Amino acid sequence: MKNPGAIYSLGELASPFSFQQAIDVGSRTPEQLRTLIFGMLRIRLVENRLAQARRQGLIGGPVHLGVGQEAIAVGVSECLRSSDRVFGAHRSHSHVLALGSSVRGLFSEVLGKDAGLSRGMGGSMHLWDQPNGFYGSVPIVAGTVALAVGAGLAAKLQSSDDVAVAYLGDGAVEEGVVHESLNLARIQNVPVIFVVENNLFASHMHISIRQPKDVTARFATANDIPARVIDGNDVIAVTEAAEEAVIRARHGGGPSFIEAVTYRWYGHVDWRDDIDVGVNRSQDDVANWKARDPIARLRAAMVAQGYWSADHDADLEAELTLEIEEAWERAMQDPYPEVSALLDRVYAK
Ligand SMILES: Cc1ncc(C[n+]2csc(CCOP(=O)(O)OP(=O)(O)O)c2C)c(N)n1
Ligand SMILES: [Mg+2]
Repeated sequence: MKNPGAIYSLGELASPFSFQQAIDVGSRTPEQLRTLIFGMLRIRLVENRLAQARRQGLIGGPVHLGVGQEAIAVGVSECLRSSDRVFGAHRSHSHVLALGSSVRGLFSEVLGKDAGLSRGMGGSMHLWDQPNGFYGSVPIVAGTVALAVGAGLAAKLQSSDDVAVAYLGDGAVEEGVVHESLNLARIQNVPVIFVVENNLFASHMHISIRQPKDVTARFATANDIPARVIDGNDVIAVTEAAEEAVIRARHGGGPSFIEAVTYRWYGHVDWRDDIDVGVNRSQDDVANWKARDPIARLRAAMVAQGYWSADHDADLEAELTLEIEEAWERAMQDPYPEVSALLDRVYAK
């Protein structure tokens, strides 16, 4: 028997070919669009800089890069404020940067320096920037999803209209805690937004060999949570879905689920794109998905509207490169934490 409410397939959203054209920017102003392209390019250049440094052997720990997925964090963060409560996981550079974290804080953290976002104790997968609304990321897949529900429930009990956000991957959805979290969020009417970045892979495994259906929003439907399945490489589509969900949450409407379909350009971890890519990911796939680039598609729309030109590219890249190179130099010179700090912040005093 077929459930009429269920969403059965990502369909064309899982194919790069249908979505290579300029996105529809609607009535967004040039200023709004510039903010979005700035935010996405900033994340991309930062992550490419990390890839380069990792390749050069300058970074000690692993880095999980989200190049290609920038539109999701930027679109969602556009609708948030610093008192909201955002949680990420192992691939969270974009999440924290989109909320306004400093590039130097991220670089220092990745290098294990005292000026890092987690005082150098965490590295790339343990980021924290609560002043900007980022309550933390951990490498335990799905480990923060229940925490986001708790933070959203706390916001509700505190009678604030702040919202929580849980970023998770399509692989994380396979963890039991996600299903408990969806159920609790719905039954307690928690102001939380589940944002699934469905990049079709968990490590080297394609979703088709892990799940009977490629659309994870079916679990939202099962829990009576409103869901949107969108092109995660369209920053305006992400912004609109996030706006709807944030308004619902702030006005007592409870949880929402956004499934944003995307693709990561690098392999699962570090700078290579030709290893750890699984049976279904070929170099052709990677090239095709690069043509569905969220930045290029916004840029094309801005050019068509007369808002953007090659001069703007040069100015933006120069501005960002200056910020990033200065941040890298400072982070390289930042001191490591004192050895005596090793057990600080491990146990409550
Ligand atoms: C509980 C747990 N199981 C397994 C792992 C190993 N692991 C790290 S990332 C990852 C894949 C996660 O895939 P997904 O949630 O889709 O996120 P993506 O890497 O695609 O961003 C796995 C299995 C882990 N870190 N934690
Ligand atoms: Mg994934």
